[in-house]
Amino acid sequence: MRIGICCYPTHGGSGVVATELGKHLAERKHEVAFISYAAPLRLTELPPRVSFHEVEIEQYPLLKHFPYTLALASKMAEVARLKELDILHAHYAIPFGAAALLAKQIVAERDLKVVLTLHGTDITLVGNNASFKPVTTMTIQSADAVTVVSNWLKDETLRQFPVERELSVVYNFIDPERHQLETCHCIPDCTRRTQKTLMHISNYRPVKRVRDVVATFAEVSAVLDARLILVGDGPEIPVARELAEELGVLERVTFVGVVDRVAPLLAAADLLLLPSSTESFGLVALEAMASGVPVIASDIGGIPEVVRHGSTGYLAPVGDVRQMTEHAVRLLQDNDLRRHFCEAAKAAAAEAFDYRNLVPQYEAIYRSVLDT
Ligand code: GMT
Repeated sequence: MRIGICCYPTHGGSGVVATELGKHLAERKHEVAFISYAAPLRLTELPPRVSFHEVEIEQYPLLKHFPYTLALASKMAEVARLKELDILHAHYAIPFGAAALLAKQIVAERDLKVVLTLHGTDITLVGNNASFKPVTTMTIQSADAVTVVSNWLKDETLRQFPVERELSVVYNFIDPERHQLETCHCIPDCTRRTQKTLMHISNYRPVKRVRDVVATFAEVSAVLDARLILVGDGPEIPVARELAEELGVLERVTFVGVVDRVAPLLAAADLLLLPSSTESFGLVALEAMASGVPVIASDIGGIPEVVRHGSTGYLAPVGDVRQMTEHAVRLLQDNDLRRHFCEAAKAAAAEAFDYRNLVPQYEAIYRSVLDT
């Protein structure tokens, strides 16, 4: 098949999933054309059968706001003709899904199919905003197929949007072997480390509740020798820094910034904190599990479909820093318990979220829309 993939090129989970999907599809002999305003972060090279098409953003004095969505739709149509695409797979409803539907109309001579993957905040935050809701609703209703990344997101979409259609759940995925290779996570060594490492990886939006990350770390480090590594960048980084200073733990916090591969960093982690207020899946929790790192997360959204409480991590109510701290201290102080969690986390990631089982689910959806 010839598939166009449109996604945010930044370090958010939707861009990561879209890029890894495209690379796996190309390995499976499909032609893949990425369309975005910059090369996606995880597209560090162009493997065989993969191309990248940049949407140029120009500024005209006449226009106060450049109509990016229209430029995107034009580029999608141009690439659909150039690469003779069968499918446009839009990741995130706004603006990719809406622009893909416009492109489909522009290239009316081809029977171009639009597959839309909803990732979470396009339903819970952005797409649900009053200025976008009618467009988001039309996009979900009109795409040839719609996938969602968890059962929770499926229910939430149907609850928040007046749409009547099938939504197929396709979970986020990882490559277990690559995680093992890149992580080099040696369990005996990890139990011998005296200073424990807590890690948080995100785009530092308010939904990530970075204050809870720092507050939990401060409580934990009052009980045992620990450090906190903050990976990624975003608007709440200064909030994290200020709170760490206020709580007197700043010198034990390392700010790493954006990285294209998280597995090598996860090698240093003893546990991952993900105290989000909403999370449709929690790709970063899955990546941690694949690297043998237990997760302490909010019991919210799609997270319980990924992290098993008491086995691969612990879940606590949103904002319950005390409970998160208790779970963290228990895991960090008990090497045998942590070893069990590490092994269970790796096994659960490989069993339920291996790309070899999930990429074919997307292929089956492509085939079913092409057959209609
Ligand atoms: O988490 C973010 O803020 C980034 C966001 C995105 O769209 O890039 O992530 C969403 O999509 C990921 C991939 O499907 C999911 O694993 C994340 O849980 C989801 N984030 C939220 O729902 C907050």
